[in-house]
Amino acid sequence: MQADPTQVAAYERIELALGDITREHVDAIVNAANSALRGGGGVDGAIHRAGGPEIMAECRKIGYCAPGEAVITAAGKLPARFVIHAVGPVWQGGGADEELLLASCHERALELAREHGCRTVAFPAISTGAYGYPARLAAPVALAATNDALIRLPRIEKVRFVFVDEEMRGVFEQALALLEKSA
Ligand code: AR6
Repeated sequence: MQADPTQVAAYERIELALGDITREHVDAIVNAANSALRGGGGVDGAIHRAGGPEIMAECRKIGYCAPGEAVITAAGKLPARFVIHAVGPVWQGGGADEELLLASCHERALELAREHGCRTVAFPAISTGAYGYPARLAAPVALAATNDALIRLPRIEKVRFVFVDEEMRGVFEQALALLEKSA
């Protein structure tokens, strides 16, 4: 018998994995987008390359997403059903509401996922590449925000954080262990 997801602690619904997020077979993958939704490098570039022009056509129609917010499009040729474009903060030293904005883009992404009936969602390490957010500071914020959102959204069964390198996964593993201890 399958476990009832509403009876499982929120942090137990968080998984950490190595790989390319564009290959994830989940209901929605999250993109680390910019406010103009115009594509770019990093995970954003990989998603548009693999997903094809349909995703950018929808992004153009939407036009803008504020930092800390998220918008949703179809996923083109990707195995996922949706791409949720979340805009994290550019790291400016920590005094420009970066923590708040990083947390809120995770929460908004998960709320949007739920509104669209998603049960499984994959995230990259938002803001830790081109936007310069130190991974050791970003990991606990991203995980705590996800955990809080999962408590409020019991129908989301699984959130997978997907990393391209082992070092980043290690940083998130440490932060997840601390979150579990404090739960
Ligand atoms: N799968 C999973 N993670 C990936 C992948 C992938 N295929 N490719 C890169 N990463 P970044 P940001 C990791 O720079 O810091 C773009 O130009 C990468 O190692 O993609 O939020 C946008 O258009 C890093 O840890 O996003 C924006 O302008 C993490 O994804 C800007 O960059 C995030 O790195 C956003 O910057």
